[in-house]
Amino acid sequence: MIIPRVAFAALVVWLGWTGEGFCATVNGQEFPSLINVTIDELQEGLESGLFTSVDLVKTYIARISEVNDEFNAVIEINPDAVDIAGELDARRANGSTYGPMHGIPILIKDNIATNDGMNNTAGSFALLGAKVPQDSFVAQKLREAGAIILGKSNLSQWANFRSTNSSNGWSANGGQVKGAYYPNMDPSGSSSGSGVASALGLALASLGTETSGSIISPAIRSNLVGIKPTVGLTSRHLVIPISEHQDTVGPMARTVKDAAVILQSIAGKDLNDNYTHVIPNDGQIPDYVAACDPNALKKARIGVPFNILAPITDAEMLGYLEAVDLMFSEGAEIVDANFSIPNPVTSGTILQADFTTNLAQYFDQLTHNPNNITNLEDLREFTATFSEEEYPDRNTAIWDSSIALGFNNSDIRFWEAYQQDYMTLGEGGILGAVNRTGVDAIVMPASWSAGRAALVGSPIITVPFGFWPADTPVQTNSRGLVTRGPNFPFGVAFLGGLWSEEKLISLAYAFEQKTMARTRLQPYRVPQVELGDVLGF
Ligand SMILES: *[C@@H]1O[C@H](CO)[C@@H](O)[C@H](O)[C@H]1NC(C)=O
Ligand SMILES: *[C@@H]1O[C@H](CO)[C@@H](O)[C@H](O)[C@H]1NC(C)=O
Ligand SMILES: *[C@@H]1O[C@H](CO)[C@@H](O)[C@H](O)[C@H]1NC(C)=O
Ligand SMILES: *[C@@H]1O[C@H](CO)[C@@H](O)[C@H](O)[C@H]1NC(C)=O
Ligand SMILES: *[C@@H]1O[C@H](CO)[C@@H](O)[C@H](O)[C@H]1NC(C)=O
Ligand SMILES: *[C@@H]1O[C@H](CO)[C@@H](O)[C@H](O)[C@H]1NC(C)=O
Ligand SMILES: *[C@@H]1O[C@H](CO)[C@@H](O)[C@H](O)[C@H]1NC(C)=O
Ligand SMILES: *[C@@H]1O[C@H](CO)[C@@H](O)[C@H](O)[C@H]1NC(C)=O
Ligand SMILES: *[C@@H]1O[C@H](CO)[C@@H](O)[C@H](O)[C@H]1NC(C)=O
Ligand SMILES: CC(=O)N[C@H]1CO[C@H](CO)[C@@H](O)[C@@H]1O
Repeated sequence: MIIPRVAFAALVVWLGWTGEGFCATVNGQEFPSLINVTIDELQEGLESGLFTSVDLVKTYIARISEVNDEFNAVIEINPDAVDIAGELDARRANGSTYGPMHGIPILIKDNIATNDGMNNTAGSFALLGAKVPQDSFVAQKLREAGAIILGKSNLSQWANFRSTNSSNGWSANGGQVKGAYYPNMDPSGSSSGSGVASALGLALASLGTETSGSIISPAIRSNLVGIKPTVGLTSRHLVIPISEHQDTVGPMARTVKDAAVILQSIAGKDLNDNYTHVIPNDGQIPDYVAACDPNALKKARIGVPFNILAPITDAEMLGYLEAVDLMFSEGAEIVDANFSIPNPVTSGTILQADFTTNLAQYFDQLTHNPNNITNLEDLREFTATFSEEEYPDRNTAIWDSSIALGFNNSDIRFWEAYQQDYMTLGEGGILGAVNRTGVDAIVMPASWSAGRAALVGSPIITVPFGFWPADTPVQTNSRGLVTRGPNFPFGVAFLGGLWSEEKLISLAYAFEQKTMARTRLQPYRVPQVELGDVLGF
């Protein structure tokens, strides 16, 4: 029986519920536990009237207040979130929704701009108080899909493109993000807060950005599914850049299907990002949710690049071999898919030159620029003289080399380096291997995957698959973060050619459904506030 929200609340009052001993099941209705709820389960509760989006927003905010001191995963809460949820509830009550994301709270990384009460800083005081002319395209798409942008997640400052002596998940105005699976855990980065927040259920899921590993690595560390889309599938307009050739925005969620729903809502052609103009099929986005086929591994051709996998036998590599074996027993054909250049040497020029150009373009779009910064030299000067930026301990060495390079990405030397690197990592790497073997995907230990796909802009999905054993010795870095230890999650990555997300999602989904590995361990600390508390039970 489906009890409408109002009747349900009245019933509870009539029964004289005291709030003592809340249990998940009330009158046959179960409140989903937010540590592992899915979009489908939230929609069920919203549709049946068991709770509203306002309840959800309040509950997530209470969970953030409960644990953010310890994890620093969230840098700002959207001051309008409750009002937005109320409008979406009213629309639902009036019989219409915007689709599967309607009324679902999402956090976005603090380099994805919104034109509202929130800042967009990349974790830097240089951008605190800055204003943009409009929402970033992906934020606008989220709103059109009915999602509630609950707040901004903390990150490695400047998406880890500033210092050679910083730490994953540290930003000057957001503090140090800590991982969810071990006290003082290095959360990896740079979408550190997006990962930890999704793992802890501080929102249903989050958006991250990747230039080289910034979605995949923290998704692995937070026991999540992360999708790094093909560069150009999701617009970067009004996303604080590193590199137009490598940056991409993607979901970090607890399940493949949730990640697919979110990717579906943000992908697409944007007039303001011409990399999106080459999306195949005239810009039509495939149905990624329909691609979630539990039997997809049955006739799949799966490539294994043996010649880039060093013969090590740590927990992740053993897990990987087990995963390949499992795909084989599910009916997949396992194909030898060696890379023709197993140990690529590249210029390092692309990010340095792109950043100089793309950063200046971002500052140029601001409608309010509080520190009058227009280029990388200004930014370096600001950072070196603003005490909370912790300079010189956290240096600006990466910017220093960008500046020392002496040219930006309009220079002929940039294009020469880019063509050369693209051949090395494309034909010599993932794209050549896919092309020669005709495989549906190449699978790799996830922590090995990102660098192979970064420069060529090809997609990756990581799926949780295991944990480092309980007796793993604890390793700590110079900033006291635990970089390896017991229960650290690891994943298996699916890589493919450009625009192959639909196929990768189907394979990742089948693999996830067969294994359900992420549920084996919970974060070491789980927020206690649940919907029932906010609803007053
Ligand atoms: C979700 O989390 C709850 C509470 O920890 C647990 O009892 C339940 O088994 C989990 N469900 C899934 C599907 O992981
Ligand atoms: C409710 O829906 C009807 C029919 O779609 C529409 O005409 C009306 O404006 C809506 N009312 C509100 C308050 O949204
Ligand atoms: C944005 O930053 C300003 C400082 O410039 C601060 O006053 C404001 O509270 C911030 N907004 C939010 C939503 O935290
Ligand atoms: C894409 O846009 C950038 C900046 O707006 C411009 O420099 C570049 O020439 C454009 N590229 C194409 C292929 O249109
Ligand atoms: C792929 O690489 C492995 C390891 O280097 C090697 O043993 C194997 O023969 C290679 N396969 C092909 C088809 O070259
Ligand atoms: C890139 O460098 C060229 C040549 O020095 C210069 O004309 C151009 O303004 C620079 N572009 C940006 C965005 O800084
Ligand atoms: C930025 O420039 C404006 C206009 O020239 C000026 O009023 C303001 O004081 C400047 N701000 C800073 C921090 O330099
Ligand atoms: C790098 O950071 C560590 C940890 O805070 C600090 O001890 C060290 O002095 C820093 N190194 C430099 C060269 O600034
Ligand atoms: C893929 O193979 C075709 C020929 O079969 C070739 O023309 C093309 O350059 C290859 N692409 C890559 C990225 O290797
Ligand atoms: C929402 C929230 O808790 N934001 C905090 C992020 O971290 C900075 C620095 O530690 C705090 O000042 C914010 O309050």
